[in-house]
Amino acid sequence: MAIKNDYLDRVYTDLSKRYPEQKEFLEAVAEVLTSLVPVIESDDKYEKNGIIERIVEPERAVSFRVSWVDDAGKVRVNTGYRIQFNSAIGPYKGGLRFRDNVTLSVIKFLGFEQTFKNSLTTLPMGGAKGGSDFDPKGKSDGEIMRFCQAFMNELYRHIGPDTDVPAGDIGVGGREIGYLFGQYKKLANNWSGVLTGKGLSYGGSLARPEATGFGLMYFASAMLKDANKSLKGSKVIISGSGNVAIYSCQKATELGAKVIAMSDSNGYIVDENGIDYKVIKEIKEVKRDRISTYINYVPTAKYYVGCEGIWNNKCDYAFPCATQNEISKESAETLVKNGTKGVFEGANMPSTPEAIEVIKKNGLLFSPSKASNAGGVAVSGLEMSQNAERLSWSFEQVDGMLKDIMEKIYNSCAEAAEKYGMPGDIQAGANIAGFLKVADAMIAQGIV
Ligand code: NDP
Ligand code: 2IT
Repeated sequence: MAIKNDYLDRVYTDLSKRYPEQKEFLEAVAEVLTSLVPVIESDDKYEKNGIIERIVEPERAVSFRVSWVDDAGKVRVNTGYRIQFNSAIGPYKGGLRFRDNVTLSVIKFLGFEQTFKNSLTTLPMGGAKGGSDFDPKGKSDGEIMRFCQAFMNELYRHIGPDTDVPAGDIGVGGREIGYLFGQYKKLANNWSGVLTGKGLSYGGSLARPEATGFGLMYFASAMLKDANKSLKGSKVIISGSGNVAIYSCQKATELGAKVIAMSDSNGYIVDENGIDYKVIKEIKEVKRDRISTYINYVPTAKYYVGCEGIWNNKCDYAFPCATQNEISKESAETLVKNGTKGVFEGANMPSTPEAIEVIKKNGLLFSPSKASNAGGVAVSGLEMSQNAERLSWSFEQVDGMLKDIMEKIYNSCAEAAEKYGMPGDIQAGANIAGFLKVADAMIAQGIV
């Protein structure tokens, strides 16, 4: 693909020659650089300072062996990663993903995106991501603990409360953060807010579990309000049934929407009466079971095998909250045909570039993940602040700050889009607003 600016296109072409196999990473870079054309053309300082060449290369990338012993006494080995992408505006910050499809490309795309997302939150956090190709599915609690400890045996030397602060992502929730934190503390002999998403009894923040999902709905509400629309009385689809999806379902329901379908990686459930988030919470958080079991609790619901089919159901608004590239061009065309009025991304990069083209061309509202799912990391930033001052704030206080931050992110995306000649294009606005702050900080700090 050609980007319509010589400098941007040159950097992208060079990057794609150096990392031809890193498909997800190149997809994320192309998406951001395409939006930056008017910014680069407005001022030659970005090219003079080599900002684009530098911003697409991680400051540090660590890959390491994780050796652990399973319940049968067999030695297992996985690959661990931590990609410290950019620290211009604050310590590295971003989640850890444990999933069998994790590769260097996936972690690099996530770390790259995190840099701009964290910039949008208005809080001082740089961008990073990490994880492993370890598959937590079917593992015992003891195996999960031993894996987390083995992972931290290497990670601990690269992180710190003012250096790099990891958190959760796919396959890493409260249980895993607890084991990771315990091992860090043992190795470093130091009690600090080195991870976020911690339990409430040891420095966690109220509203962090809810933050990404609640934040997504606050963002969507702000965007819908601007378009004289609202979630109230609407039918929505939320893919996934993990941390982001569950609390998206709760907030959407509280705001008067009916969530008619949800999924996991095996299949999806549909209930036109509205899905009960409390049942999903019980299945996923307590029982750690499959979404197929929902029909045992709620007989009016139906289960279908395969997860892409979820987008064939009729809805007003779609919230992809599972994983990258889960909305294909064909799924986007089906959404358009079914009269969907907006797609708001909860997962990271859930729509393929071709899907986004279909969504935008047909005039649907579209919010990109780096803006609409920034609530999770924003509250992680608030957890860091609480840890630093050794205080904890009330749920209402944190939730209020989250809502305020999400509305500010929406406004800054809308304003940047307007200023650079693309009114209403929140995707371009997010990339531009996120970029400007990081680029200015990089210029101020010299060539490092
Ligand atoms: P969880 O592990 O809690 O849940 C993930 C959900 O997505 C599960 O329902 C899982 O199904 C499903 N899923 C995962 N991979 C696939 C796949 N390849 N195909 C289909 N379904 C899949 O993760 P989160 O809810 O935390 O994360 C979901 C998304 O949100 C990710 O893109 C993540 O990067 C993003 N995100 C997370 C934030 C957070 O704070 N947690 C913050 C911002 C973004 P199954 O149960 O079958 O595995
Ligand atoms: O993708 C994300 O923003 C996250 N997984 C949350 C990161 C964090 O540091 O809270």
